[in-house]
Amino acid sequence: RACNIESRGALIVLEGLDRCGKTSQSSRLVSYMEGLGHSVELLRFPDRTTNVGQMISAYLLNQSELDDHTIHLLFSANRWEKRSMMETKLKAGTTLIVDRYSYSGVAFSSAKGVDLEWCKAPEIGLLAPDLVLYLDMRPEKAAERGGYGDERYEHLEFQKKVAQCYQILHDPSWKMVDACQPMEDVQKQLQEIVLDHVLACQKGKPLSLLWS
Ligand code: 2DT
Repeated sequence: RACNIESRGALIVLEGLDRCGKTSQSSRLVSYMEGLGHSVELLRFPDRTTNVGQMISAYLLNQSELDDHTIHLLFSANRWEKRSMMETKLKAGTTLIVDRYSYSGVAFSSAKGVDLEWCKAPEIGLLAPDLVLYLDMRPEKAAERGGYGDERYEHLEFQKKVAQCYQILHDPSWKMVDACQPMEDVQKQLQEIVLDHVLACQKGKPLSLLWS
């Protein structure tokens, strides 16, 4: 439709603790939007396929040791290396569903004791999401779910600290979804919220930048 030529895609981020269902819900959202005929792509951070991403992956797998600030900046660099691709796709009308973003970056590093404002600084100027969906689940509950893997951050005591940091970061614009509900119910709620936001972006809501 002619009136849609300049409409952009929406930048939609899913956040939450390990095992809260982010990854399954992200890919289900992509299928749902595709089914409705939208142009949509799935991204995830860290993107382990790049050179920076491989350093991050080795760190998470406990195959390398890095200073907390160093790894924080690598996670941020991993987003910066995708920034222009993301902007191009959004402007071309593709909605991006993103599994973790800057909020994971800040929550996980500040949970280790790194200063919160310092953590936010390298994220300034990245694209701000149009919508942050927080899949809310108590760390104890998430831990019961099929158990954690063997990666660096996957243990209950640390996840409790991450949950506190997410609480400090979260603002009223975030949509909190109770991730303890049956998967189908979570999915339905996410679908409704996402559709609303995709339509708002098509109507000309401008892209904005972090950190605001
Ligand atoms: P996955 O299991 O989702 O691959 O997450 N993390 C993630 C950070 O510490 N900083 C970041 O900027 C991002 C995006 C969260 C890998 C782990 O990496 C953490 C879990």
